[in-house]
Amino acid sequence: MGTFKQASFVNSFSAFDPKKLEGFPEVALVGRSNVGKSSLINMITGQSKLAKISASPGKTRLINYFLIDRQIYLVDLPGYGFAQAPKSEMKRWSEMIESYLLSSENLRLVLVLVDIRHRPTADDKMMVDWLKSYDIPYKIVATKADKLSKAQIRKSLMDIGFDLKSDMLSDIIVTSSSKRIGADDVIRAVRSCCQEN
Ligand SMILES: Nc1nc2c(ncn2[C@@H]2O[C@H](COP(=O)(O)OP(=O)(O)OP(=O)(O)O)[C@@H](O)[C@H]2O)c(=O)[nH]1
Ligand SMILES: [Mg+2]
Repeated sequence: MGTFKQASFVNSFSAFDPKKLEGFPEVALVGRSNVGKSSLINMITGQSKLAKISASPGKTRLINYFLIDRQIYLVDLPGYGFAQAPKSEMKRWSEMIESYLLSSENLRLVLVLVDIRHRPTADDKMMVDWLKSYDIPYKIVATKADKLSKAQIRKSLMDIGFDLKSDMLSDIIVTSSSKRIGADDVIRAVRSCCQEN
């Protein structure tokens, strides 16, 4: 199974500031806290400690840029829907995510991560509707597939596809960062949306 050949941490921002960056195409990861965004970055880069992960939600609190193969930024964002976080903090994170998604001129694709074990939450549905309304290209990635059987995965994909109004179930990428499933599909999606560079 492949990984990106090269990956390094670039910088973290608490507010989006494109002036500080070179103009590479960007692929961002969004999803509920604890869904596995940072773990997915580690899986596709083959570096288990590149992005910081944690068993408790709310680990990623800044906009983190990673440069892969010297030509694409992966952008790790804080999670949403983290009920235990103070309200003020949640608001700050969602403003950070929204302002990033709206102002990044080089954003090519948003990977929307959902936990394959659960029906998408209201926040997940809102995120997908919001991306659609702004015409921002996105792809659904179902995480933690190691926790379900093949039959359960099939059923979950139908539920997730239905809830998020995804017509093509084959469009949902199934992953497991702990069992290293789906890395090739994610890498293909990242590369193909950034190909013109
Ligand atoms: N079994 C299993 N556990 C996973 C998988 N991906 C992530 N985890 C675990 O889920 C927890 C959260 O992972 P993170 O990658 O930190 O999640 P995140 O979405 O970046 O979370 P925030 O930064 O808090 O928004 C960690 O304990 C991971 O080890 C997976 O594919 N399978
Ligand atoms: Mg994280």
